[in-house]
Amino acid sequence: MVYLDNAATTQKPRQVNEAVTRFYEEANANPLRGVYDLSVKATEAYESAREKVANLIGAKDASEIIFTRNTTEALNLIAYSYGLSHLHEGDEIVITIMEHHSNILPWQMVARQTGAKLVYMMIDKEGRISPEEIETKITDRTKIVSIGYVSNVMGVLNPVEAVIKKAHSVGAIAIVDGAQSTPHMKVDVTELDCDFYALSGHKMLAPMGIGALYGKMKLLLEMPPFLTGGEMIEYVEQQSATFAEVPHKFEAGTVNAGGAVGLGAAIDYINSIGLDYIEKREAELVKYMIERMGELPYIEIIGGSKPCDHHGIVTFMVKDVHPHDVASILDEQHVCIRAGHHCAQPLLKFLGVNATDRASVYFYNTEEEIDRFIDALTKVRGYLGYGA
Ligand code: 7TS
Repeated sequence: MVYLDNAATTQKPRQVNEAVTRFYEEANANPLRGVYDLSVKATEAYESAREKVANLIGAKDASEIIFTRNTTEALNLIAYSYGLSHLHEGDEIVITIMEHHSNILPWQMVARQTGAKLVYMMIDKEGRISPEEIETKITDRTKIVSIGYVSNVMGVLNPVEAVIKKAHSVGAIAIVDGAQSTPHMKVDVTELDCDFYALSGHKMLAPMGIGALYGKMKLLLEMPPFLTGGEMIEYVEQQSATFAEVPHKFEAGTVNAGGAVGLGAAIDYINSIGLDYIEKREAELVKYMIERMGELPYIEIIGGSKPCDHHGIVTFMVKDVHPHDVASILDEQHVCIRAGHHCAQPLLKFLGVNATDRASVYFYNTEEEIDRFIDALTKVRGYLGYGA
């Protein structure tokens, strides 16, 4: 099988699966609760994973890392906690037209409930946000700016540094959706100076159901909890409660310790390979894929014209063939790609298409696999009775 749907989720190395199994076989107890040795062991395993996430993304303090289920939950946490408590009628939230639905819908909710307005930065045909767009859309009315580092449709790398700088110059907070950047490149949240950064473990070799939110401590301290219940409290009275310290204030209920341990093992695996190598290797694979796709005149690649515009992700159309048919015909040849709207319907509408195909690589893919993908693609139009 050739697996080219890595932007949706990645395959898991044996080392990660074994680390999860080992946790459940050797250290399974409810973390953060018990005083007995096994529970202490579980707590240490969980907190050590938090340190690994902090180190990976350059957070100064592991307490600034909150475990979530995924990027979606991390962005919702900011929207429900920070958004609803800080925004008012007339305020503006700025995002881009290329956001994943999980960085659109939480802000629609905040806008609806507070009377704030959701404003979009638009892009050119190559998927680029111009400096003028940043300059004119982020204004004194802006209170939140939230932007994906890398688009899950076009693979374009966004100018997050410029966006964060502009957001801060008008007194807004800046959020980075790191779902498609964290697995593929070095990220340093301290250097970026973003206020929040969200990631999903399953897109970087870890199990599903574990993700993380980085937040600047001064913001996390003043934010109300997102969910309430066990483990996030200090004292509870009949009619009131005081909350635990950050990050536990934001981790209500029994945590996904096995998932966190798996994420820690995934980070160890990624570090042993090196993010510089991963980024370089993926750039080679994408360059090769785009060159080989260039041999097929009926294929149109969406987004930037250069391979370096596509960070691990190549979205395309096959002339006259519905994207779902392309993916089905490839599946018959054991090649897995994604077809559809990729949870970015406003972007697809802007591009004037209902659906596209998408091939996305990770460092473990090979040129041979890309050759098999191209061989499978060359058969698509023939199967449906079209010429080359
Ligand atoms: N943001 C971006 C940029 C994404 O690509 C995704 C998932 C998310 C947020 C949400 O991540 P989740 O882990 O909470 O689901 N993107 C995709 C995709 O492109 N195909 O499947 C999931």
